[in-house]
Amino acid sequence: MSALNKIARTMVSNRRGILAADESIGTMSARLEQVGVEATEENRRVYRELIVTTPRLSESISGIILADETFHQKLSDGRTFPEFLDDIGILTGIKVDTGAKALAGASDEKITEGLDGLRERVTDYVRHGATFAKWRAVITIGDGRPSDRAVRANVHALARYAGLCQEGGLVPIVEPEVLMDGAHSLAQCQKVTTAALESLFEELDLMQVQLDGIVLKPNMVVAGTDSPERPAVADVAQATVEALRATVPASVPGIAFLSGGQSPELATKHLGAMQGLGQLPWELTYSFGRALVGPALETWRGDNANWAAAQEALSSRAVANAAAR
Ligand code: 5MM
Repeated sequence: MSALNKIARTMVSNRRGILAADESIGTMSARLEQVGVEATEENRRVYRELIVTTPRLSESISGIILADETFHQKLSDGRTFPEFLDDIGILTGIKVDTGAKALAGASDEKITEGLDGLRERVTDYVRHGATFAKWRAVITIGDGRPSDRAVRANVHALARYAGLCQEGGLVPIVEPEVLMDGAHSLAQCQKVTTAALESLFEELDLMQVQLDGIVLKPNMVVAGTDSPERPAVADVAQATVEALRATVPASVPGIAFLSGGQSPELATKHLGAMQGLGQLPWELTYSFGRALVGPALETWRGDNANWAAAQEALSSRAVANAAAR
């Protein structure tokens, strides 16, 4: 078993999943402000301290994805976040993309940036305790979207990112997110997701990415937020597994879903329903952001009197997702 394969398997096995706490400074600041907390560097640090110090988190969480700011911050006791996570048996992940920017020639589509200098950044993150990385590409469904050029540009960047991470010793989480935004049907989402994954695996092959040393982080196949369609849990599970079976090689050790704006409870139900769909070649787990930490942030609201209750809110989502596996 290669070192990368060993890390990837640890990330997805034993009923554990990954917590995405890598909101960029802009996104995290907006989320803090929504709950009445001033968006300062210190408040972002305190909130992340609340998350990672949640009791017994390592029983259901194998790895936590950090943003660069958090990666370099310290907990109140002086340990860096990667040092603390290592001490409690949770792997440290690092978001290495620098965000989705407007794609030239396409007004409503984006290309994720961050390849420049990535080799050197990977070396530095490994030296300071990271074992895996994340890069998120966004794909939209709508009038004429996604265009071929948006899909191809994004899977190309994902594959080059994955190759650079593996070369430097990090397991890449490869995240092609088909967004829920729009009025599209479940069937349209399945078609676009399948095509995007097909294109992704062609590009990963071209770039000689070692498939047993990645974790795939896709969207679940759901109807758009503005669609009148409200698919049953079983239909979402079926459509998602069909898309994955059609495209994801068996050598990929695990698939860790994003939640994409689904409610925490629904994301968990969908994950649970997929486990019953026969023998699957890969582990199916969670790499949720909002569906894990949303209730905790709502409970905390910047008041340390709510600290324990907020941690309990996170803990109960993490335990529910582990149980759904
Ligand atoms: C936690 O949010 C991540 C970073 O987002 P920004 O760079 O836009 O601030 C995000 O990539 C996240 O990891 C995925 O979208 C999965 O999170 P959800 O909430 O969709 O499960």
